[in-house]
Amino acid sequence: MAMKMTWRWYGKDNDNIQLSDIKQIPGVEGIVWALHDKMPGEIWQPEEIAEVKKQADEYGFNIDVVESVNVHDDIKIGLPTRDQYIENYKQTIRNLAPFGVKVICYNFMPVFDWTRTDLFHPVGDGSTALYYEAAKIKQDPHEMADYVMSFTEKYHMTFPGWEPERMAKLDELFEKYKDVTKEKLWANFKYFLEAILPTCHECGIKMAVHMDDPPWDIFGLPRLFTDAAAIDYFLKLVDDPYNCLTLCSGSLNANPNNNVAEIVRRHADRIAFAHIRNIKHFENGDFSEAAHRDCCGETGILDILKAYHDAGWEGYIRPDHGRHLWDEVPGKVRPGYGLYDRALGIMYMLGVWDMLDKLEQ
Ligand code: CS2
Ligand code: MN
Repeated sequence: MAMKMTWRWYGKDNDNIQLSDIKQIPGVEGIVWALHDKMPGEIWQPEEIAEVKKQADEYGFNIDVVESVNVHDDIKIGLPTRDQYIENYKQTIRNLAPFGVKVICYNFMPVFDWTRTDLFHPVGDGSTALYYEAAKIKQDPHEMADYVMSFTEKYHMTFPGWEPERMAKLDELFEKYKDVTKEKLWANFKYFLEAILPTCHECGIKMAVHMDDPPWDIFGLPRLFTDAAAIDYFLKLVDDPYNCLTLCSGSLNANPNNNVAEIVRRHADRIAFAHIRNIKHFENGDFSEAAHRDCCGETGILDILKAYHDAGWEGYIRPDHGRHLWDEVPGKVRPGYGLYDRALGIMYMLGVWDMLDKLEQ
C-alpha cells in the first residue's frame, strides 16, 4: 500500500529541470504535467499529448496526473458561451484518457491563480521563497499583476493561470466578474461539474479541484475553497466519487486556523491528489513559504502525512512549492519550482512515510 510520489514538470524547453534530473530523486513515479501553451478553453490534441507521453516513457514515468486543464473564465462567470467551452473541456478529457491519465487537477479561482507579493523573499538562511505581504494586497490588483508579469517579460517565463493575454485585459475581466457573487460562483461550478462528470466516468478520470490560494476573498473577488466547511459543502453539492479534491496544504494553511490533517481524516476517500507545502506565519498576517520539514513552518506536515498514512490513502502526492537554494536565482528557476528544495521535500516525506510503514510491520 502506498501513495504515489510525483513531480511537477513544466515540459521540454519550458523547464530547466530535465527528466534525467528527476529520475535521480528516489521514489518519483510520475510527472505532473500540462500543455502549458494552451489557453483556457482550447482542446488538447492527441498528438500533443502523445509527445509528452513518449518523453515520460523514456524515463519510466507515468503521466497519470495533469495540472492543470484551466477552466475558461466564461464558465466561471456563467456566460452563454460557457457551453461551447464545456464541450471543449469534455473533448480534452476524452483525448487524455487513452494515454492513461487518471486525475485532472484544476482550480475554480476567479481571475488569478495563486497570489503573492514577492517571489524571491529572503528566508534568512540565504535561500528565498514565495511571500505574501498582507498590506500590499488591498484594492488595486494591477500592482501585483504587473509585478508577476514583469517576471514573464524579463525572463520569458509564463506562469499557469497568469496568461499574458488574460492579464492584458485585467480591467475587462474584473468588469465581467462584477456580478459574480459567491453563490453564483458555486452555482456555475455545479453546472460545470454536472456537465462534465458523465464524461469523467466514461473515461475513468477524476476531477480534483485545487484549494484557493490564499484561502480568502481578494480584490473583491469571491473565493470558494477557503476552509473545511467549504470543502464539506462542495463534496455534498456534487456528491460523486469522481468529484475530488487536490488538497493543497499550503494554500489552505495560509489561514493558520485551517487544520489540514483534520480535513484529510474526514475526506481521504475524496482526495485524489495531495500537495504538500509548509507555511510560516507572521503576526501581521504576512506569510512565507517554508521548507517541508515540520518545524520550519506551522502547517503540521507530520500530522498531515500521518493522517494520509492512517487512512491507507493511495492517491498521488507531490511536493508543492519549495524554496530557491544555492544557485537558484531569478531567471534560473521557476518561482517555487526549483530542483533542490522540492527534492529535499520528497526525501522528507518519504522518510516519514517509510518509518510509518515500518512501525506498522
Ligand atoms: C499550484 C497551483 O503552483 C501552485 O501554487 O499549486 O497554481 C495549481 O497548479 C493550480 O491552482 C491548479 O489549477
Ligand atoms: Mn498547490
